[in-house]
Amino acid sequence: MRVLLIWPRNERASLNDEMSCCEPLGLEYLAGALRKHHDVEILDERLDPPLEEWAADCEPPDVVGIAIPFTASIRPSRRASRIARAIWPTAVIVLGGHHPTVSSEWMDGFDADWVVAGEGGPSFCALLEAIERRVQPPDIAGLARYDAREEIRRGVTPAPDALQSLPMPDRTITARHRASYFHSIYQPVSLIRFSTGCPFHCNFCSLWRITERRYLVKEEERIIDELQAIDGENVYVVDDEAFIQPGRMLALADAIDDAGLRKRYHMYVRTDTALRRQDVMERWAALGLDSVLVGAESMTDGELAGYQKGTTAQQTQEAIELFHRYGVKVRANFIVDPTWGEDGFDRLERTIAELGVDLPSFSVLTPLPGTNLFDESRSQIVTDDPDMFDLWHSVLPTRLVPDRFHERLAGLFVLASGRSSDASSAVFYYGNNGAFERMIRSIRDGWDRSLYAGGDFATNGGPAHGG
Ligand code: B12
Ligand code: SF4
Repeated sequence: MRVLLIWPRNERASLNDEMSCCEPLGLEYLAGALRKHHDVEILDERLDPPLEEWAADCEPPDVVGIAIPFTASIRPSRRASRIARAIWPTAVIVLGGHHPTVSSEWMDGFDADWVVAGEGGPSFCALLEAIERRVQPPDIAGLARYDAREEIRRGVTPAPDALQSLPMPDRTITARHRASYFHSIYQPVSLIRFSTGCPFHCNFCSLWRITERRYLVKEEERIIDELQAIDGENVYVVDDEAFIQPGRMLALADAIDDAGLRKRYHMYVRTDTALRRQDVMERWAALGLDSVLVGAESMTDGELAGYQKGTTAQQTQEAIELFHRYGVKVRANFIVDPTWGEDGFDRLERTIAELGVDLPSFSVLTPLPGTNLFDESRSQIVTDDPDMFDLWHSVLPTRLVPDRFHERLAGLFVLASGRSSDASSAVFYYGNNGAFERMIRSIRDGWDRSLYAGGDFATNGGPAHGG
């Protein structure tokens, strides 16, 4: 069968495609699983012509798979489903990706037949086989008819080899865009996953809930095979936390060295994990670890405890020093709490000035679907617009008047951008001036003022989240 997989373009995204545009790794995994039996194509709407134009030159697909990688992708993915249905009325339309993996919220209004939750390969293959044989698809976890999406079975304990057993991603299918994929200073960049899941349980994060706090790994040989299939030097490791198993990471470093692979890595790591095994950080720095993203979240232990982060401000400081000792650049992300007054922003600005982090970045405390925070604060969410779940707008009532809150948030990015003027220390997106200006405008003005109108939360205390 002919299968078209679509990665949507969100033209309203604050973190726009000129700031970061990475390969659709999830779709490459699907293509890897399907290619033996089917004729697969990927339409990356960020770089290819829009679907309506693309359709003019493409063979009609039997099946269209549409990714919903973020909650903020719902609107463009919904639009893609409607266009696909209008152009190819008989094609079977299947939805999948991070958002449907964790939630059925805001999933109405699509033109679709099936929804997949979780690692898509096995269920998508089973579905396609059933479609081809014109039989009922098997009753498997993570697969539901679109009309019965609320009944989809999530949270099924993943098998220990769930990651290892996935077919290799098909990177040739996006080869035409390879030179255009970039993240920060890394261009071209390739994404890879060594592990998935996390044993911690931060209240704003959904990733530990997807695997029920299990840490699923790929074996060394498989990782080497995947690395060998990557041509370029820059590798963005998209593990939720890459260094949970220090012994394994040391062995992996040796195996990568033995294979003669010379790469430059960008990875996510917790501050406490880094401090616990400094030898592992030193080894990876020698291997090519170029920069890390650490979730600093806050420099007050009270807030950290509220987020159930399990780290301290002192650890953040020490970890930054450790990375710098080994020549690894640090991007540290801080949470901006909607309940902050002016003093919360003032404090964070002082932190940025004092902390020797190469690039601070910021996320508004957001109850993302699939998190404990979402379950606790669903009733307080002020918007039903999924676009607002980009972590750069508040979807909860703000203590400051909303205009002032978003003005101060934008101010933090402007302050941080000053640090990336020196290209050698730039570890994130703030280099591209035109795109950065658009991002700042989107933070300041890209939200609907009527959402916040009329509530008394604009001027008084609002609900308490995260300390
Ligand atoms: C890499 C990454 C990015 C990269 C690039 C993503 C890309 N390829 O373009 C960048 C830096 C650009 C990015 C940006 C953002 N990100 Co991000 N990102 C990730 C990260 C770390 C890894 C994604 C990944 O590649 N996973 C590996 C692949 C193999 O898995 P997968 O995509 O889930 O695909 C599998 C299944 O979902 C399924 N599947 C996927 N698509 C489809 C389609 C069909 C049809 C089917 C059947 C199945 C299916 O099968 C796949 C293979 O098994 C995830 C965390 C995570 N663990 O997922 C966060 C994550 C997805 N990001 C998140 C967020 C919030 C954002 C931002 C909004 C943050 C911000 N303000 O910067 C922006 C949004 C950008 C935008 N333009 O809208 C959240 C999403 C939460 C939510 N509910 O929205 C996550 C989950 C992180 C988190 N801690 O919560 N991100
Ligand atoms: S934020 Fe990081 S450390 Fe916390 S649960 Fe998520 S992946 Fe784990």
